[in-house]
Amino acid sequence: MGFLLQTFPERAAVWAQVFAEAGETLYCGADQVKDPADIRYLACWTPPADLGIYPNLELVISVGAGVDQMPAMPKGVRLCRTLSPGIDEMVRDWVVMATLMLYRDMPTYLSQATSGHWKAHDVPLARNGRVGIMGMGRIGRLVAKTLGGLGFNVAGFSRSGTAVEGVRIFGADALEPFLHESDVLICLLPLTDETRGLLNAELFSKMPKGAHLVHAGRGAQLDMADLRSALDSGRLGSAMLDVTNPEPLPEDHWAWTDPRVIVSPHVAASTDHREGAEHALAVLRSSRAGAALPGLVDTTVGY
Ligand code: NDP
Ligand code: OXD
Repeated sequence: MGFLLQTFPERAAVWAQVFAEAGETLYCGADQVKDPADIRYLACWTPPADLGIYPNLELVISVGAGVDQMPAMPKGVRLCRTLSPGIDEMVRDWVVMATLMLYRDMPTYLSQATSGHWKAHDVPLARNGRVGIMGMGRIGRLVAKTLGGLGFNVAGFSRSGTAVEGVRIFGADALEPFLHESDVLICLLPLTDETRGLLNAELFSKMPKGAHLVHAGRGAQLDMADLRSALDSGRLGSAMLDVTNPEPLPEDHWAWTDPRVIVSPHVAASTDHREGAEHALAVLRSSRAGAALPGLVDTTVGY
């Protein structure tokens, strides 16, 4: 019952150590596999083009929180994402930083700094600000708790509309009223058929004039041309993007130099190697025990 990891050397070294400590065998790279029929488990960011080369594959684990980069799984192969407190905390920190930067006018001050221009603008109070979080899962809830603790009025939008303490929740049929109240809109949605291209002109038109966008979900959810038009018309005031459309963002893309936009290169989180390996071990053990798999993805909803 072989477990194959396909990744870069630094991560592979840590996983090899964690698996060895647990008395488990791990193949680090396809070149270590003598008989492909031995492979039951595969951990990777993207799998080999033809998963059929592993005829007895049962389970694929994404080494990140997202699974949208994965192809459709062959029949009978289950898919898990990585659940790791470190990922959730890193994204929370990036989102809180971005929210504060936009709410406190940092794009304007960074722009003024390029010409040494000393000029103060109105200073807003967090408790007068309304943030709207799209995606109230593991990360969205953590972000809500932290921003609520800073005094922001926090609303959340999710498919199910499941209640979250201290947060005004809007379900899938209440996107419009949710947007009306989002001075800072934070996107933490997974990329699915339903969320692809969701951040577009129509959505921006429902937000308060001059509102801000914080995007840490997936690049393909955002229409970058619509974002530019919304900034030009004053519909949006500024945006901070950790994920872009496309990725990587081309060197000459307007968003790099637009003073109203701050871009980081998909670095809100990076899975801690040890936490990732421990999660994979938990999946392996649950699978052997026939128990519920941590991070199992419901592939019937599309991703
Ligand atoms: P979860 O699966 O825990 O939460 C997803 C949330 O999105 C749930 O609240 C879900 O609703 C909601 N949702 C899904 N589809 C829709 C929809 N069509 N309409 C409304 N709400 C919807 O995911 P995580 O919090 O762990 O991660 C969220 C995403 O963050 C990842 O998929 C990834 O894209 C991104 N990410 C980005 C990183 C980065 O470095 N920039 C790092 C890690 C993650 P419900 O609660 O009803 O199911
Ligand atoms: C992830 C990511 O999905 O880094 O973990 O975006």
